[in-house]
Amino acid sequence: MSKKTLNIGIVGYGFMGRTHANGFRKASNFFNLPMQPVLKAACGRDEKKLKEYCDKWGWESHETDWRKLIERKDIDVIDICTPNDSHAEIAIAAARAGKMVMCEKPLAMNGPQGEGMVREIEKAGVPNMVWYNYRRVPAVTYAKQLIDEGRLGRIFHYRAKFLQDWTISADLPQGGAGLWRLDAAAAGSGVTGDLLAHCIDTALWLNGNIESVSAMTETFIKERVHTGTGQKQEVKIDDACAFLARFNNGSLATFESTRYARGHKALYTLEINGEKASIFWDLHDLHRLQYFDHRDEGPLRGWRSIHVTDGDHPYMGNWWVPGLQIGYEHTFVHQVADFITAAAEGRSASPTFRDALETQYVCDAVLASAASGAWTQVKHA
Ligand code: SOE
Repeated sequence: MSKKTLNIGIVGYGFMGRTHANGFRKASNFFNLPMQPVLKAACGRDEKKLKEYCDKWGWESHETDWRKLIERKDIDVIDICTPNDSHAEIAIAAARAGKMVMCEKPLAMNGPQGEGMVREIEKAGVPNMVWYNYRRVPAVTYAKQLIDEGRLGRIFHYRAKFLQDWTISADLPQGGAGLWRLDAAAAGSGVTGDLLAHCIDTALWLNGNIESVSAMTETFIKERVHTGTGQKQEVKIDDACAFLARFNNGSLATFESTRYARGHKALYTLEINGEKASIFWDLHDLHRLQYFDHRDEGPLRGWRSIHVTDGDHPYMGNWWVPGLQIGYEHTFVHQVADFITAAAEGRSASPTFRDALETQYVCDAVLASAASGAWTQVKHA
């Protein structure tokens, strides 16, 4: 292999471990990368499951202690896809060891913890990125281009929701594989840090900073068996959250998320209304961007459904031929490609740890507002 290599060490092998591994494997097949990612080592505590994951996805070696992984001289990048409560410790240790760091979202359990992570990663000066993958759906990236070109004009409204229904059963325990998101000690929060964090990340990217929020949350199932103790314990995560927001640019917003919207599995939608034009995007139809332009000729004026699959659309020139669409997993391939391109020049890729701290601050303000019932100012990174 003549190309310089970039050796990846991943911590965690669940759902995100699979999306990331797929991204590392495919990126150089479709993008001209300055360095070749190598799936060098995977780390997890259950050796049997870990070995199965390594065999399936092609990781060369494994470790059962993340500290050992970080000590290894042959690892360039530490990629964190463990539950939220371990992001900070691993990321800080990795940064101090001079490794580049990729971290699953949300960055941290809360803003103050995120601040420590940003401080250490910036002190170490290592390339970093947080996996807010929906920015890299080509239709969403294209929306960003349209907004930056000024096509929407002054923005009045931002509207986002992320709806799921997988926690409606009262029999689901909190904690353990696949269900740690129901345990506040592992997740930090519920839908706010998990799903709204995606909506907030995209919103900050597309529409700038949020100034203040007014939120409400609800926990519909108050007690669930905890897998750690075997006892019924209070559920401390938010099952649903809705909030109003004011952006710095003067626009108004509504955000809603729940895991109790029967029938919805992952319905992430966003709409932006500007003075001149509007856009609408829906994860279930992810390759389409709906666009309305008031400057269109009167009688023909209407919503256009742009199939974002042409060679001149973001990322699409690297895939198949115009008209053939891609999907969810490709957002991770794009994220790997952008990270490696930036890392080869010693840069971070967006969203950086600092960008993701801004999202964390909005989440903190949302949860504080829900608790106090008052409008709450957002701290800025
Ligand atoms: C939760 O169910 C989840 O898997 C999130 O954790 C992901 O970030 C989101 O993309 C899909 O839903």
